[in-house]
Amino acid sequence: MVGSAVCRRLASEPGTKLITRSRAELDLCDERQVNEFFAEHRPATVIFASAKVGGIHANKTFPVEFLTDNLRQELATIHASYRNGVKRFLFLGSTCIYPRLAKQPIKEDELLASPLELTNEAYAIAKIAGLKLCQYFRQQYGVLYHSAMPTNLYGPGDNYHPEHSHVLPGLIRRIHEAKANGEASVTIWGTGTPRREFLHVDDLADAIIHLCQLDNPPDWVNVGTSTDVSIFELAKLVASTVGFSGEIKTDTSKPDGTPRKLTDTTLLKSTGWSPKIGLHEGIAATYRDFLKEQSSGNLRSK
Ligand code: GFB
Repeated sequence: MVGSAVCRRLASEPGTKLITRSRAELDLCDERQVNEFFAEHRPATVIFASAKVGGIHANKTFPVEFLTDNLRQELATIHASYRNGVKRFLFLGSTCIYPRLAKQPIKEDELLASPLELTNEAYAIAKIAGLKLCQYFRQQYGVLYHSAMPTNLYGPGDNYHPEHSHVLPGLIRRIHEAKANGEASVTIWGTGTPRREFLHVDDLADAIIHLCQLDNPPDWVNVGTSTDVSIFELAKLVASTVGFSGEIKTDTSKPDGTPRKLTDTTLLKSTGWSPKIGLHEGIAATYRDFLKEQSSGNLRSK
């Protein structure tokens, strides 16, 4: 989802030669393959948008794969970049790197200040490792390796797996199906009280290009909207977008995860960037994309 958004955004950048590889063409966990690829193409800039990602249920169920797969990709790609002369490396993590009970809104210096949220600790540790490795390469070898920590993302090309997806695509699919099946109610996971912030992936892509044009970017910087909604309010927003008027029930046997993770975006704003896509218009556009992806058989759902 993020890589495709960056490609769409770069298509409008003059003089950019894009090199991309699908997962089938290049296994980023395979250090030898990755090194050969970088030695052959010697990119000037690397935007690292690859990761094993998933929602709260997937993270809670597969911590081994979330830690090992992401660490292997990061080590292979960051090392190959340095060995083959990459001047700028932008590493993408997530705001789940911050402590479960970080002061809200969360500033970048909350990193490692207290324990992580257990439901996505494995993924968070992998992303903290990648962020720190880039920071150390910058300190020790003087290369411009830096990171961006986006909040919860959504948009075209998202994963709509019924169990492993993030919350917003999960709700879009579930509420769409409830309407299509004429159901009187729909059930969301948890209590519905946790709060989440959502950034459209096209805004993130624009922020990424902005950060890649800074001569002295922060070692890591939050990317978000600094506004959040409760999961219950989000479900109501999705229901009104989809046109579902049934009851919204909660299943408190499912985990809530961290109570809140609102980003402080003062640092990013100080570099001259702000998001443009509001949540209402973003969800409406994403639902249209969902319907298109579903009717064309291209809905990602694994
Ligand atoms: O996006 P999500 O799965 O993960 O959101 P996090 C989880 C919240 O939404 C919990 C509620 O409070 C869930 O109880 N929820 C309600 C649902 N219905 C659903 C549903 O149908 N599907 C899902 N998935 N949740 C993620 C991390 O944390 O944040 C990722 O797991 C990443 O690794 C991302 O860091 C930014 O927002 O809790």
